[in-house]
Amino acid sequence: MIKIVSFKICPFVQRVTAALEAKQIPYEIEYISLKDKPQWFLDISPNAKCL
Ligand SMILES: N[C@@H](CCC(=O)N[C@@H](CS)C(=O)NCC(=O)O)C(=O)O
Repeated sequence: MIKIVSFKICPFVQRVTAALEAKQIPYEIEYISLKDKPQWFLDISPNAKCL
């Protein structure tokens, strides 16, 4: 299952989820706070950005 990490109103993520829904590809999404990014997110996102 595709996992998307985002914050609530990220336009980059909204484009991705719109495409996934149009293609009926299942995904899960986890929201994080950009003001308090969790360490696990920093470990997997070299630029510390969602998408
Ligand atoms: N990858 C995108 C940018 C993605 C991006 O900036 N996402 C925002 C959320 S909409 C983000 O993660 N910001 C984190 C931050 O600025 O600390 C690009 O190259 O244009």
